[in-house]
Amino acid sequence: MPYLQSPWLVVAAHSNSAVATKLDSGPESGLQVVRFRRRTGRPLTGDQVRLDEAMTVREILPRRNRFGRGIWGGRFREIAANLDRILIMVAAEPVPSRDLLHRYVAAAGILDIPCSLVLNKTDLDVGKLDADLEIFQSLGHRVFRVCANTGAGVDELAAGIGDQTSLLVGQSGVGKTSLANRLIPDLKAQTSALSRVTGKGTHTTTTCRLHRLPDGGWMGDTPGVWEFSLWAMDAIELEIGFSEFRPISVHCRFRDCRHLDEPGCAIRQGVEAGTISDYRYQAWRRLLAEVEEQGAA
Ligand SMILES: Nc1nc2c(ncn2[C@@H]2O[C@H](COP(=O)(O)OP(=O)(O)O)[C@@H](O)[C@H]2O)c(=O)[nH]1
Ligand SMILES: [Mg+2]
Ligand SMILES: [Zn+2]
Repeated sequence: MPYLQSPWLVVAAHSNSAVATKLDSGPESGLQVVRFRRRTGRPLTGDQVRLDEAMTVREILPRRNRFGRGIWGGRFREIAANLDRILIMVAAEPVPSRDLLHRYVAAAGILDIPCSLVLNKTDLDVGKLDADLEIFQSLGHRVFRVCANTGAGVDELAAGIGDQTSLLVGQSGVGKTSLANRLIPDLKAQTSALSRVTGKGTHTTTTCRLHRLPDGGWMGDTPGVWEFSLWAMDAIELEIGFSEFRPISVHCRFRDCRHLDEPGCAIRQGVEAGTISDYRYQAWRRLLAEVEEQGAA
């Protein structure tokens, strides 16, 4: 059976089927359920696929990257592929769980995906998060300040993400859906079109879904309610997610230094000298314990 010419974009991937849309088509183009065989592999949300005339996946095009999280046993579970940016949303309420930002920023760094921070609910008392946000800003991450309720700052965010494919992540209740409704005026129509095609209810799906932004980009949401954790890895991999450590850790006495109690540790010296933030270093110690424990489980 001949392949259909242009690649299709997977906007929602389920275990036995996926929903895709033709990539080079206008915003009116329809969604189609596509099937796949074990041999071709399971597509992820964000994958580009080639289909045959029976709407079966014949080929998953090579992925630029994959974002995911740790699940039981320290395993890595993919969430979406081919992302330009992770948007990590926080708000003063609900109070961010400890190390949430460090975890997300580390995951994005390890998986080689740029990330930006979005502070929502700027109408509330947000001073509590300023110190955290400043540290991540000093590491080179852009911080957007928005109020999804009033729309303040949303235009700037829209301009910042442009026509990219972004994944919006953050704790339940921070305002992801509210912001998505601001950025995507027809979000409700897109969501119900998706559930019409899949026959799944709007609120039952836990898979990541891509929605079309008015400026041509895509925004992924993650309706599944889960605590974000890292997966099993060693100190060398985790350190990729602490990008400011690298220029200094090359001076540690041991090449496989975990920056805990090793003699001649340049990172601990850096903390004492103030070139490494103690806030980041304490997070390092906790996250290293977490990912090593997952590896041992
Ligand atoms: N005060 C305030 N509340 C907001 C803002 N954005 C969202 N909320 C509220 O936060 C709650 C959770 O919002 P929702 O978009 O469902 O969060 P999600 O779980 O991340 O999708 C709702 O009650 C929203 O009305 C905001 O900018 N300011
Ligand atoms: Mg939501
Ligand atoms: Zn060290």
